[in-house]
This record gives sequence, C-alpha cells and structure tokens, in this order.
Amino acid sequence: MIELHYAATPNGQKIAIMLEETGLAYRVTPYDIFEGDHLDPAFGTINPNHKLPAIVDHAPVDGGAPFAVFESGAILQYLAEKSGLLLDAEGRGRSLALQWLTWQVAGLGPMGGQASHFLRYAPDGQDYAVARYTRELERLLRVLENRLSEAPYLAGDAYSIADIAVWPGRAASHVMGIGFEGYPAIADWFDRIAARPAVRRAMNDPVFKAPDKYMGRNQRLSDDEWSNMFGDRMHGAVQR
Ligand SMILES: N[C@@H](CCC(=O)N[C@@H](CS)C(=O)NCC(=O)O)C(=O)O
Repeated sequence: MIELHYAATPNGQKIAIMLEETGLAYRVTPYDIFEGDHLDPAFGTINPNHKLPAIVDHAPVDGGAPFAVFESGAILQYLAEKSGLLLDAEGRGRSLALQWLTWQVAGLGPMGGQASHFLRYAPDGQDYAVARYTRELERLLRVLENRLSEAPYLAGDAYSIADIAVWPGRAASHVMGIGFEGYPAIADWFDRIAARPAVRRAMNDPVFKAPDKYMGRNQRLSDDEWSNMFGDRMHGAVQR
C-alpha cells in the first residue's frame, strides 16, 4: 500500500496519474496548503522540505520498514522501478526519460512556478519579474513543442514518467493565460494523454480535483494564507 500525501496541484497530479497508470494499491491523505496542513511537524518526518507531494511505501520491495519518498521526480522514478512500468530498465530510452523528467523538475516546473507566483500571488507592480518568468516559460514551451514535433512522446516512441511529469502543467498554463494555439504538437500530445483511461480516472476523481482557490489569477491571500505558503510559518516549519 502506497500512502500519497497530496495537494491538488500539478505536482500532486503527477503522482495521482502514476498510481492509476501502474495499478499499485494506494490511499490518499489530502492537504490544504492554503491552510498550512503541510507545516505540521509530523509531515516533516516524511518530507523534510514540507512540500507536496510525498509518498510512504508501506510495503517496500526490500521488505523493511515503511519508506518515505519526496520530490515528485524521485517519486515517479521510485514508482516506475517498483512497478517495472513507464521507465526502461536501461539504455537510451531510460536516459531520455530521465533527461526530460529532470528538465521538468529543474526547469519547466520552477520557472512555471515563479511565473505563477508573480502573476497570481505577488503584489501589483512586478513587471520585470512577470516578463522574466513568462518569457522563460514561453522559451521552455518552444523546447517542448520542438521535441514533440520530432517524437510522439518525450522519451521517444513510448509514453513514460517524463510525459507524466509534464502533462499536469496544462491547467496551470491556462490560469496564466498561456494557450496552445502556437504549439500544435503540444496540443496533440495533451489530447492523446488526456484520453488515456488512467489519466481520465485520476483527473475525474473528486479527491484529486483542484479547488477554485488553487486556480485563480491575481489572488488576494489572507495574512494567514500568505504566511502558510510564502511567509513566516512556511519558513518557521524548517527551523530547528
Ligand atoms: N520540487 C518539488 C516541488 C513541490 C512543491 O513546491 N509543492 C507545492 C505544491 S505544488 C507545495 O507544497 N507548496 C506549499 C508551500 O510552498 O507552502 C516537487 O517536484 O515535488
């Protein structure tokens, strides 16, 4: 049994899709990051970085004690290796999948996250930051479009954990006002993945749906919400 510690954001949805794709048994512990659920000291023993998602594998393959994994890219790789699915065991296909997975978790995700922050949460008047991050996001989408113009999936011919890492960002792009009219290969790939039964199951399950408050533009957070996600409470959670 895998326990998924989950907030309804693209990073969490990656793992929801992966669990449905692999058929591994799981249960979900939902977190509301606006309310600061992720700052609970007990969660720090599962993810010392206090961010979602994280998993606990209660039946690890080594037969030992329950094993916690944090960072969405590491979780995808762990679940692929546990199930033997969606990541080649060796060779070029494996390397390509890990290259594109790393591109997402180290590039597209953080840059998209900063664009999202300045467009959605920061006080007005951050024009330089908005331009810097939205422009870099558009550059990364061009890289994605170029790759999907030459191969049906990011690692080549086969759907893999790299596709699962990138795909849930679609909703966030819409919130930021980025459409896919100029990106036909991305649009086609989005639709092909959206039609997969496992993806449909995950995205249609109410437990995985993003609430409206995670999807707004120009949000005005309360002082408590700001503290939980960006301020003193978030920083306090990692002080010893
Ligand atoms: N690099 C991490 C990013 C995790 C992350 O930033 N999670 C967000 C939700 S998408 C979170 O927990 N935010 C709560 C906060 O920052 O207060 C991953 O890929 O898992």
